[in-house]
Amino acid sequence: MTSPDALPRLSLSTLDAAAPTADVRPPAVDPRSTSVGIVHLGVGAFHRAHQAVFTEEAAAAAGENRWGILGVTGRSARVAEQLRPQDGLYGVLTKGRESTSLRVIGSMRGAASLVDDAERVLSAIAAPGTHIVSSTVSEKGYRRAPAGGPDLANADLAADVAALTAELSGSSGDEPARTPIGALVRGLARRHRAHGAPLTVVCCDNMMDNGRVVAGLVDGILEAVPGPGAARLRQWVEESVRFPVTMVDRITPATTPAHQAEASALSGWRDEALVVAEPFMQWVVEDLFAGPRPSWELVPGATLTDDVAPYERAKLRMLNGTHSTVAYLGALRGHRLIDEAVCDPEIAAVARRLLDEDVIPTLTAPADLELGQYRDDILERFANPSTGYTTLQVAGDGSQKVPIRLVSTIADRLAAGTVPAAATRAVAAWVVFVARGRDVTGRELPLDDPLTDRLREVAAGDDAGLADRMLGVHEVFSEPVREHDGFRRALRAEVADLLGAVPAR
Ligand code: CS2
Repeated sequence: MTSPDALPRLSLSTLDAAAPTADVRPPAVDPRSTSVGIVHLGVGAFHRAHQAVFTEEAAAAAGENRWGILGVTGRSARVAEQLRPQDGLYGVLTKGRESTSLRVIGSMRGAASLVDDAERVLSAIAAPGTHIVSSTVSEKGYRRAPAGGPDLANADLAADVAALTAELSGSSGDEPARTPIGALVRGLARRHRAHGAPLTVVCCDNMMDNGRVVAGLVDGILEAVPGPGAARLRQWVEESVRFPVTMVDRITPATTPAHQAEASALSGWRDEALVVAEPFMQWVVEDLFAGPRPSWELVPGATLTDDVAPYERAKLRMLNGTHSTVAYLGALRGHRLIDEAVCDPEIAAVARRLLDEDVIPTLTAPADLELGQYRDDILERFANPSTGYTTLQVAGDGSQKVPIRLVSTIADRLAAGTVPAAATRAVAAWVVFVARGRDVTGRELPLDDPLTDRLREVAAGDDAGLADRMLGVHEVFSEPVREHDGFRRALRAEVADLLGAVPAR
């Protein structure tokens, strides 16, 4: 088989030259006649495998060519550099248990870096043809303070606020944008100043009530900016910008060289921006838009509704909560892959108890969602050996994920008078993952977390006090949870049990 490096790079010209084959589905829209209607902050693999696919399908179904996407990268310009030589084209390799398919997405009409192309990003947000700014910047990307508002002490966000203050007072605004949320607010300021046309901000990150979280951050940032300009802008946002809540779902593992080789064998080209995903995809979107939007309701798996909360709560606690549980218990027991870990009988039992005994009792099922079937489907999806999703990929950013996915469930169960055993064991696994940094075989488990230094410092010390020390991390454990004696005792016991199985550093 020809090495992918020797193959031509995917681009509009290679696509034109490629003979149509049953193995590769070409773009569903014409890239050359598609204009940008969406600016997406955080053009990582998940966006390219999820919202961009839904949007391309919606545009094709409605015969519209105005829903092209300008993809914006954060600090690393890597994805922009992968997409630019490919005219924004990239492949989605869909890996089912028994099926593999490859399609090319043509809706990504440009890629820009927040750091190097701030002017382009801010102008795109302000452009009259842009109707939506969406985001997948991960939980940590929003620079939230523990109390939930913007962390104005964060140096990068403070720099964006300073640049915004200067722009609102009339000075030039050519400062690089340092944070996605800062770029959003500065882009809103440009749009307000230029023409004030409405805009919708669609958050697609795994946070409860995500749209309202972003709305609060935007408002909190504008509140921190002195002067009448900020006050007028704040009023305009209130009147002309909407922040719908959404639930997003598609398991999207990191792309590996094996995935690249498999895709190249199907296509005959090299695609540096290839993404990999499971067949399942779902998007539940609050139908709260300030202006035009793609006809997502025409796409299977997409739902426009007035109430996303039941879907979002079910997904964050059942899928993501179980994902993190399987990841931490699995990593400690030496499992590199999620599909291996979820088939480990001990871990499968904890996952099942978490779902049945701890999570489902805290949920009100949406009318069209049977939670038992949803549970079974989630566990089946995790067991898909074709995607190669790793325990470490899920284990990252635990200080941001554990509160949303597990501590929220624990808080509800404690309030109901029960100490949730499985959820407690899941959090204990995260604690030991942080403290030990090793699995049962002694293999290192790297800690990739915005609070890495803090967590390492708190975890250092005697094993007997580890659970109590970690309960002091207020970003993770809300007060009702950390002050609950029953939970504290249960966490101590689970941590001690798990520590016993994992060698000290
Ligand atoms: C995963 C999510 O890596 C993780 O934290 O739990 O990315 C998960 O794959 C998606 O939310 C699935 O929709």
